[in-house]
Amino acid sequence: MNTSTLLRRTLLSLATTSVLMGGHAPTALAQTVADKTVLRISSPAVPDDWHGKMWDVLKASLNKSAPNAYDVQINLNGSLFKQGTEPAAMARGNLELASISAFDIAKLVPEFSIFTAGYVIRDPKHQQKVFNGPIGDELFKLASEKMDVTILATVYLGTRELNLRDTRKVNTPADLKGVKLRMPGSKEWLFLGDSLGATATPLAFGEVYMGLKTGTIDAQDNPLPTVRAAKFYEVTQQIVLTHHLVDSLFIAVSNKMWNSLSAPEQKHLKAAAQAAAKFNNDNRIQEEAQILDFFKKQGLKVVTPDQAAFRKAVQASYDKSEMAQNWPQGLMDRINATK
Ligand code: KDO
Repeated sequence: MNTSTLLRRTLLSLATTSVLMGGHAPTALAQTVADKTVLRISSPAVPDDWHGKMWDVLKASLNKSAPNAYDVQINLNGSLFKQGTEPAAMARGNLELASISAFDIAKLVPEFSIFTAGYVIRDPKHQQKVFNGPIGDELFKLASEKMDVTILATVYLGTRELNLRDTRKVNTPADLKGVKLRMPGSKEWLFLGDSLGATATPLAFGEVYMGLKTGTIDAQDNPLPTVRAAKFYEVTQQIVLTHHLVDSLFIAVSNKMWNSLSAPEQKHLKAAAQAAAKFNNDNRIQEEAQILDFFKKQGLKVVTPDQAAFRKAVQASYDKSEMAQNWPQGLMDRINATK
């Protein structure tokens, strides 16, 4: 390992300081090797959500494969970096690991915006096939070149559905006219919200609960395990199963960190990221299969709209969008043909 390029922290010296200051230096701490590579993680996920818990799996996996080599620091709730600012923090060398979205990547790799479009990825299996095959390889290479990050694993964030503050009839996009639908604050997200027929309104994830409670927004969209984990069901009355985006996150490490690791160290980190993603994916898929009962018990109305009408409207708006001009020729066909 090239130590000069690594962020290192001497735990032993911390322990010594603690003793000098009259504090308690835990024995386990004093027994660890002096140098640990610090891996700072930042995520807007709430601790109860699977992609919040998955970082503990990454940490445990690294502790097993490389005992005492890493100091893994997990920061959830966007407490270290604000949602969407993680790629810039990684490029600046202030952050080592994050789960970044297709929307984050599309800002610097316009070709990637194809995955921000509704109704492109069919289901979690299709998602893994697309990103773990040649299409993923080609596009992750662009992300490495343009964003200076290496993607280690594809996380299934879940299938996004609509979640409304009040009940109303929602069967087709026309029924969402005038509905202030909260979306995260980038143009690709807002485009998705508008293409569903609503009035997309930007708001950070951490402000959604209050926005719904006070009525500054009428609705939000997220996968249902997140609606449960972030407690949005407490401040909403209806779920509309549009299935409009089979959403992904990508566990990414800064190239600065990645390139400083030896080949066996890279192998350990990649395996740990993949174990974390698998933990999230398995649990989330299982939870999605049975989650509707939970919302019904909470008194929410759950409706299935005319999904074909939503698909048609969303696909038509992307087809004529500027964004689609950036999609490599033939890529949509290759995605559709991936089985
Ligand atoms: C959200 O803000 O709605 C979103 O679901 C967008 C995702 O890309 C991701 O940032 C996610 O929030 C957070 O991880 C919180 O679950």
